[in-house]
Amino acid sequence: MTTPTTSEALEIFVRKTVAEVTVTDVHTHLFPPAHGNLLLWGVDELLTYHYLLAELFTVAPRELTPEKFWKLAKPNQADLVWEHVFLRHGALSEAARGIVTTLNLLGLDIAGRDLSTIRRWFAEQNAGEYLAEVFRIANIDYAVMTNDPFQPEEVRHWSAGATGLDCLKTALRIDTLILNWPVAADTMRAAGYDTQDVPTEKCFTEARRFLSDWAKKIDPLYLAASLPPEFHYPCDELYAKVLDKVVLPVAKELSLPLAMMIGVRKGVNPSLGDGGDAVGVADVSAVMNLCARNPDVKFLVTMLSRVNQHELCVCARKFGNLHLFGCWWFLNDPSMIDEITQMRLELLGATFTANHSDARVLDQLIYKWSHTKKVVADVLAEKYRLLLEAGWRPTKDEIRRDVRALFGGAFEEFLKK
Ligand code: FIX
Ligand code: ZN
Repeated sequence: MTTPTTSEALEIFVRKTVAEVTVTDVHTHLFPPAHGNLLLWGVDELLTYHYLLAELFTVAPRELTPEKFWKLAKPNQADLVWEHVFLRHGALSEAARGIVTTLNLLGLDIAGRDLSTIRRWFAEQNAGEYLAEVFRIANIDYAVMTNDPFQPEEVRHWSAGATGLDCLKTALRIDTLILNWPVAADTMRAAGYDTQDVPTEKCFTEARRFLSDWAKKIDPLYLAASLPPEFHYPCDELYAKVLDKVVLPVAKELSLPLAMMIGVRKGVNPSLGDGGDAVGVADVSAVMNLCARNPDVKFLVTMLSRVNQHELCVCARKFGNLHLFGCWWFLNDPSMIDEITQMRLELLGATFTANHSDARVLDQLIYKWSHTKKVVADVLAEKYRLLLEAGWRPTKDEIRRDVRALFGGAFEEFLKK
């Protein structure tokens, strides 16, 4: 068991360990190539990521309306992002710099700014081989998908016998069931379950059967839902009854954690599509109450508002059935990752998942993890320096253990609890 004895040697080892650690990406929107067009990849998909579309419409000339934009072909949409965000206003945002990082790490001449040459390179790639190459560059053992049984396009692929990949695990996404019972009831009824718009006990039984059948079909690592800032628990709303009567009993019976991503204010500007969502301060006591009232259920939680982070950290100190993950979405930026990771290490030690990519476009894995690792390495180097100064001598194996914990190890330990 060797131990770095000087702060210089310690820092060098910590940074090397972070750079080399295998990543488990606990939440993405990726799909296997067998799911056809659901798997997004390549420079035009990268440039039209909804984060960049929101940035385009903060600078686009007035005559470039979203309505006109959506009528354009994808390459033409990408050309407009390239022109207005990258060339006219500079690639300084995290989403823009991320494209530069990704293309550079793929060995492409992004500095040359020749989009047509870059497009030709992508046109020569094969989806399956390219997916493996992206996972290799980002050093990811597996990523967890978002698999929604209420999305007909995805259901079609699962019904046709599509499967995941070893490097793509499943998560059963149930926002519609929790937040929009009438739509969920229609979908379940059409699939042969006896569910009505106004739920009865029989409907709840059928909804539990629906979830159990889907869990058998896709073998998810967890159940997942994103929830609005106004999410409270307990409360008199129907969603609380669906949690109590359907989701939590299935989570307990199947030993499936419930992942909750809380604080998204959906569709504040619908013309931007997925880019039209915003953030609101949510109610951490809902998480506390769920953990306290359901000690036999495990909860994976991330919250979207910076304001909620400290209270959520303290909540995670109180409940062993709660695991925090990610710097989600508008928090997946160096300044926020730095602040949140420092806070979590100081309050929780290496017992949380530092980040997830939320990648919708395969190639984003490269930049999201490159940028995250740089920030987490800085934070960890300082924390280990302070620990050495205090008189502790962490071994190299212990440092490897702690770093892996933050990049998927703690998540896997929590799943096995
Ligand atoms: O609910 C979610 O899974 C969110 O992550 C997405 O809806 C969001 O569009 C996103 O991809 C953020 O990074
Ligand atoms: Zn997501």
